[in-house]
Amino acid sequence: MKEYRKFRKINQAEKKEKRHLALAFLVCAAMLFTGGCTSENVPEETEDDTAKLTVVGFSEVGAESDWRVANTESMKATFTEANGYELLFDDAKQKQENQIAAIRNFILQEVDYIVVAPVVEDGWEGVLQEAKDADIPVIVVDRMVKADEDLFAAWVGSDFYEEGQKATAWLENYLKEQGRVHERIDILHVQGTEGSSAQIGRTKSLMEAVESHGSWRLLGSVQGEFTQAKTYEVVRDALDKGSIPDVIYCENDNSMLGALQALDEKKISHGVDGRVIVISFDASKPGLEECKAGRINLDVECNPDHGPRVEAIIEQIEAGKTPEKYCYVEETCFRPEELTQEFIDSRKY
Ligand code: GYE
Repeated sequence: MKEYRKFRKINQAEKKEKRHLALAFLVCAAMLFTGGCTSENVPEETEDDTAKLTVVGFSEVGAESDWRVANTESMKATFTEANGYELLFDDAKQKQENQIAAIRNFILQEVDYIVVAPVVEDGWEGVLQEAKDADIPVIVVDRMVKADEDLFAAWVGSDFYEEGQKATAWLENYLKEQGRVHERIDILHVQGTEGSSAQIGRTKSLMEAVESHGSWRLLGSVQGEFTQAKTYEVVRDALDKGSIPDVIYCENDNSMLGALQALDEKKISHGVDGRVIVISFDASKPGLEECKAGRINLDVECNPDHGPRVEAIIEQIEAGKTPEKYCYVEETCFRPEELTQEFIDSRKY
C-alpha cells in the first residue's frame, strides 16, 4: 500500500490531467449526438490547487429513503474541498448497472479512492477486479458485497441481522408483557430491496423468529422497495385481500410511512393504543416522530452518518496502515416512552 501511495503522489498531477482528458472524452462522446465537439465544450483546466486534493468517486444507491438522503449528505459534508477532497458523486437510481458504469468511469478518471454503497450484494467481482487492476482502493459502505475480500480495502456499515434480532426480541417481550404468548400472532412482512444486505439481514431475523415461535405466523411478505409509495400500494392491496395483521414488520422507515398511510386510509388503528403493532428500522427523524407519537411501537436504529467513517479509513490507508476489513457501527432502538422532541431535534438525521 505504501508503494502505491508513493506512486500516487508522484503521479497526481499526471492523473489529474488524465481525468480531465477522460472527462473531455466523455463530453465529446455526448456531443456527437448534438453537433460535434469544439474546444469550448472541453472543461477548462483551472487552478493547480486541485492537484493536492484527494479524489474520491462515490457511487450512491439512490434517494429512495430519508436514510439514504442523510447518508448522501454525510458523504458530501465530509468530502469537501475544505477538507482536502474532490468528490465525484454518482446517484445510481437504485440500479446496479448504473453503479458499475459509475465505477468504470471513476477508474477511467483515475480517482484516488472509489467508495460504493452497493444496491445488492451479488455481481461485483468483475468491476472490483478492474478497480484493483487499476490500483485504486475500493471502500464499501452501508450494504455489503459478496466478493473476494482482496477486492476491497474495507467495509463499514450496520449489522442488519442484529437489528432484526433487536426487533424480534422486543416483540417477544412485548407480547409477554401483554399476556399474549399463546395467542396466534399474524405478521405482515414488508421487505426492502431484494438482495440488499439490509433486506437479507432484517428478513433472516424475522424468519428465524417465526420459526422458533410456534404461535407466530407469517401472513405474507410484500415487496416495499424501501419506499413509501410502493409500500403504501402493497400494504393497501394486502389489507384488501387478507385479514388484518397483528404486526407489520417494515424493513425501513419510509416503508413504515407507506404502511401507516394504508392503515389510516382503512381506519385500522395502530401503534401503542392500536390494533396493529408496527415495527420499523432506521430511526430517521420522520420515523422517530411517528414513534414518539405512539403511532408505531418500535424503531430500530440504523446509522447513516458514514462520511466520517469512510474518511477515517482513507486516512489510515494514506498513513500506510491496513484498515480493519469490517467495521460495524453501534446502534440502539427506540420506543415511544423514551423519546422526547428535544432528543429528536438534536439528532443529525
Ligand atoms: O435502512 C433504508 C435505505 O441500506 C441501511 O437502505 C440501508 C437501508 C435503509 O433505503 O432506509
